[in-house]
Order: sequence, then structure tokens, then C-alpha cells
Amino acid sequence: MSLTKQQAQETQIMEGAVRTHDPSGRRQFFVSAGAFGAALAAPAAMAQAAASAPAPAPAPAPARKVLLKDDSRLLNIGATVRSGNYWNFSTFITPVEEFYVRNHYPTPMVEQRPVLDPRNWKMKIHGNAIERPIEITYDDLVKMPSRTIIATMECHGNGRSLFWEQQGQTQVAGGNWVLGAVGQAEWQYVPLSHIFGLVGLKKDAKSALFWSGVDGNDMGRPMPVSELIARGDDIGICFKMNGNDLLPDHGAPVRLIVPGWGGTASIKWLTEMRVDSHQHWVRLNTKGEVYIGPDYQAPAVGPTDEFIGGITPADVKGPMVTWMPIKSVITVPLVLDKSPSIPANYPLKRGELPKLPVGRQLVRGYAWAPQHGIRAVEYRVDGGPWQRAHIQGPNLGRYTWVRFDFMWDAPRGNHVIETRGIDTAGNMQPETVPLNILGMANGAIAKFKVQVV
Ligand SMILES: Nc1nc2c(c(=O)[nH]1)N[C@H]1C(S)=C(S)[C@@H](COP(=O)(O)O)O[C@H]1N2
Ligand SMILES: [Mo]
Repeated sequence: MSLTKQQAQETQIMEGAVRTHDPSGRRQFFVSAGAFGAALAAPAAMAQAAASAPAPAPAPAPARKVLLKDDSRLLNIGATVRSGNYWNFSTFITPVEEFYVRNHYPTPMVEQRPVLDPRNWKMKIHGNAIERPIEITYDDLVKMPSRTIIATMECHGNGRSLFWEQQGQTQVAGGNWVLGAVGQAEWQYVPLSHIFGLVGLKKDAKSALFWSGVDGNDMGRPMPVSELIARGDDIGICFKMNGNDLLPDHGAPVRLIVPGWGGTASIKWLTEMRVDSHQHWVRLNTKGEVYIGPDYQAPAVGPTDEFIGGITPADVKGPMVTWMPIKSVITVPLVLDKSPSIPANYPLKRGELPKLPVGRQLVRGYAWAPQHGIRAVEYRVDGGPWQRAHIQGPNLGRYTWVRFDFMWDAPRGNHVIETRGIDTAGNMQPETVPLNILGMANGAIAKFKVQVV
């Protein structure tokens, strides 16, 4: 479950390698450690001449490309992190070029990680609570009965900016996701209900650890077996997104898909599932991707629990983030004023208001509530009465978002537009959410400031 020394060395060596893409889509692969590559290729005479001339200063090694897909339609949040530009969203299904990427490490490349080639890929399903452990190949997987589901995927950090902009909570730290770390895709997957039928779960099965270990040696996260049984047809081992093979950035060849829970649960570059009768603790359910704050209590640790990847009981800081809350956005960029940083390619400067034309216009948006599904969306302008927005079809159930719109006769001047989603259980978005210092899962009503000109 951890990188071997050899793998680690390999990573270091390959960090110096560059891949460029030319527009024809052909790939080139250069080794930038110029010394041996160039010298080996040069005729002997040239090599001699070069030896007597003063050596040119070596060019700095260009950084390895960290994402492989075209990211020109995404917002640059950090080295390995890209957000969707939700103010440009118009479709029900998010095209992959508009789909956010949240990587804790650079996208692993098949050249360095042969296991990512579908011809090599294998997944181990084992653990002390499994009756018949198996190892499956990619071919085995795609021949199994599969399902498709249309579901949003959203990063826990989406909306972190609201803690700074609306709640004044300067102690919150993390990347400046605005509201576009969300997208909706059609996922094709082999449901866990089928997998459980193959391997047999023992009665005492408690926790299932989904593990990659390919992009980084701490990348995996557990889920309670009870949740996997309750949603055995909805959660699964996924190999297609929007009808195509997964792209490398989205976990190719195989990832987990956990509709409704924050994206962290949907482990990319999946290679292992371990089901045990005890609890697993890793980085992503102890001190990362958890709620830490005055309103939250760290979960209790049991005597038989397993700590993985250098994690200790002292690292268990708060309950892990699971379901994403109800949210709604209109397709207008949020004003960033108090955020510690503004993404370089954000369409607004710090404190700048987006401009809308005066007069009647359709305001559009998206709303989602993955635990129970959206029932209605309401909007108000400048603190006036809440009114119902029109919901466009389709509304395919709890895991899908809906598009909504309303007519607004916009008067000149500065205004605030707010929307709130209401789910089928009657819950609605709150004005504020309790502080958590990692800035997870902020589902507060967003205040969209606009300047009508
Ligand atoms: N192996 C691995 N799986 C991972 C991650 C990662 O960095 N490594 N990031 C997680 C997080 S935090 C999110 S939000 C989703 C993002 O999926 P996407 O990049 O396909 O949108 O993948 C999850 N799975
Ligand atoms: Mo995430």
C-alpha cells in the first residue's frame, strides 16, 4: 500500500521528463536531462567538438505537465487543481473539457505507472471480511453487468470562498474554489452489489478501504460497509464518463463512483478494495476532508482500528465529510473581495462586480441536493420576497442537478441576487453554516452581487 523505493526513485527521475502535446494530438516524450540523451545521439566528431567548447549552461528542466486534458475552459485554482467555470455552464451534462479536476498530486502517467494501462490494470478485492478474495482485470470488469447513472460530482472544498466572502471566517484555509468544483456526468460502473455477490461479505464486515496508491502513497479512503450495502446499486467501480473511457485526469482506467458524497470518496486510479471487520484510518478521513471546528467532535477510535500511511490516533481530528449539502448557483461569477487569493484567470478583479444589461432578462442557474433531490428553487433580489424559479426538465432524481431560470426586469444600479434550493425532504439552504477550518461543504445561500448598466 505504499510506494516501493524503486517506484519513488522512478517518480523523481520522471519528474524531470516533459511531455508536450502537439495540435495533431500526437504525443512526444522528451527526457530533459540533456546530458545523456543528446550526447548519445550525436556523432562522435560533434561530441568531441562539443567537449572542447565551453559547455552551454543547461536549460532549466521544464516542469512536468500535471494535467493531461485541455484545461483552457477551466479556472486555475492551484498546481494540480482546476475548477469548472460555472458562469459559462449551459448544459445538463458537463462536457469533460468543462469538468473540474481535483488532484492531490499530478495526474499519474501510464508511461511511469504501467498499471494504468488497461492491459495491465488489476484490482484486488480482499480483506478479513471477504469470503472469496479475487483479483480482477480490466477485461473482467468491463464484461461484468454494469449500470449508468447521471450524477453530480462535487469537491468538498467547493464554496470555500463563501466562508471568507460571506461569513468573515479568516481562519479557514485551503484553495480558493469559488462555486465551480462541481459537474454532472453519466458514469458507467459495475455496482458494488454485484461485486459483493462475487466475493461474499462476512457478517462482521465494517469498513471498506478503497485504495489507489498510484498517484500518491496516501490516496485512498474508507467507507462504512453499511452505506455500501444500502446503496449497492448506486455505488460502483467506474470505467466510463459521458460514454467515453475515463480520461487520465479523471482516474483512467478505473475509479470509484460514489454519487452524492463529496468527490473525495470517488477514488481515482483505483487498484484495491479491502473490506475488514475493523475501522480504517487514513489521511483522508482523519485530518484531511473532515469537519474540524467548535461544532464538531472527533470520532472515537477503537482498540482494533487500523492506522495506515503514518496516521496515528492523534490525527483523528473530526468527522469525515460524506453527503454534499443542498446548493444552488446562478451563472454569474461571484464577487471575490475578502478571499486570500483570486485565481489568475478569474473573470473579475478583486472587488469587481459582474455587469448585467438593464431590463428584462432570463437569469439561469443550477441546483442540486444529492441526498434527497431538488423539489424547488427560490430566488430573491435585494432581500425582497422569495419567489419560485422555473425548473427546467429533466429532474432525474436525487443525484442529478436541475437547471432553473427566472425573468428579472433589472433596474440600473447594484443589486444582490440570492437563490436557495429546497429538497424533497423539505430542507433548504441556510444563510450561514457552522465554521469548519478546512472550509468543507459550504452550502450557505450565495449572494451574487451584480452591477446593472
Ligand atoms: N487517487 C486519487 N483519487 C481522488 C483524488 C486524488 O487526488 N487522487 N481526488 C479526490 C477528490 S478530492 C475529488 S473532489 C475527486 C475529483 O474527481 P475529478 O478530478 O474527476 O473531478 O476525485 C477524488 N479522487
Ligand atoms: Mo475534493
